[in-house]
Amino acid sequence: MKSSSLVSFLSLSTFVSAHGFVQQIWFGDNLVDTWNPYKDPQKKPAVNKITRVFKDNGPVTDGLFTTDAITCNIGRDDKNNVPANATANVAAGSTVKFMWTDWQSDHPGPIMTYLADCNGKCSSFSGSSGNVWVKIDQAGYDASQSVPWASKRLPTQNSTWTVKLPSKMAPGEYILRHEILGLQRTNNNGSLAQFYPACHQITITGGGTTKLPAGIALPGAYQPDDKKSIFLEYRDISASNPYTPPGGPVWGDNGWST
Ligand SMILES: *[C@@H]1O[C@H](CO)[C@@H](O)[C@H](O)[C@H]1NC(C)=O
Ligand SMILES: *[C@@H]1O[C@H](CO)[C@@H](O)[C@H](O)[C@H]1NC(C)=O
Ligand SMILES: *[C@@H]1O[C@H](CO)[C@@H](O)[C@H](O)[C@H]1NC(C)=O
Ligand SMILES: [Cu+2]
Repeated sequence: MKSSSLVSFLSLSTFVSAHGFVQQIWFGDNLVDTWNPYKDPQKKPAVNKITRVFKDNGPVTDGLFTTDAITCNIGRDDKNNVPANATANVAAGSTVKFMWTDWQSDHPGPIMTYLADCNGKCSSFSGSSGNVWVKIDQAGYDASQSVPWASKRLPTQNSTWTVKLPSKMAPGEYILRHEILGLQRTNNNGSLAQFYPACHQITITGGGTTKLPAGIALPGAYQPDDKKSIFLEYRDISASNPYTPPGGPVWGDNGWST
């Protein structure tokens, strides 16, 4: 096979595998290209992206979601969660719109977004230990919507998901961790949870003074014996049998809420 047809075959097969990643983010009116595992590794000089490097569009599954692969996705060359050197400036309270690759509807599950305070430079902050991850947005199963599962609504909204940053955040560097969990194969033995996280480094600007409270640890908070949020039969979820996403409650301008 000629290399050009090999390349198109490979890109076709990544499309057919129906996974995905966030390829761009709108921070307010500012569109930022994030890490692209198919285009960026080859670039010379090396790219300087805000997103911690991950290897491909596939999920973090069983056996890995209890390791530091869950923090910011599976890295390249067996190195997970390597800090990036760039951040994107965004004002506290801004709207942030995640632009996923063409997201296929065969991933019922929740969409979750977290913040961690880098306590200085994110380029020298790990995030793989301590209760540093604070959930600021989540959507699981909403029976009042025509498409109740959050991740199945993505294809109906051009594969985009919008969140709002807390409005009084103290300025500084933070990691914005946005994630889909696909529950389509978690219902029986030998099944796999499919987490699709990525970590985007941001510099929050403005005159706020609110610091993040203690949150959850990743790895740590997602456990293989979790039958409430991870290992369950998604078809059993309904208005009368609601779903709780993993990772605990949501924190924002009005404190904690579920
Ligand atoms: C960040 O910068 C350091 C120092 O120049 C370099 O060693 C490292 O590879 C860079 N990291 C990335 C992800 O580019
Ligand atoms: C849909 O997403 C694509 C890819 O991110 C983008 O180029 C396009 O402008 C979006 N279309 C609409 C209607 O938002
Ligand atoms: C998996 O299969 C084994 C053997 O059939 C059974 O004992 C076990 O309960 C099953 N576990 C689940 C979670 O269904
Ligand atoms: Cu997939």
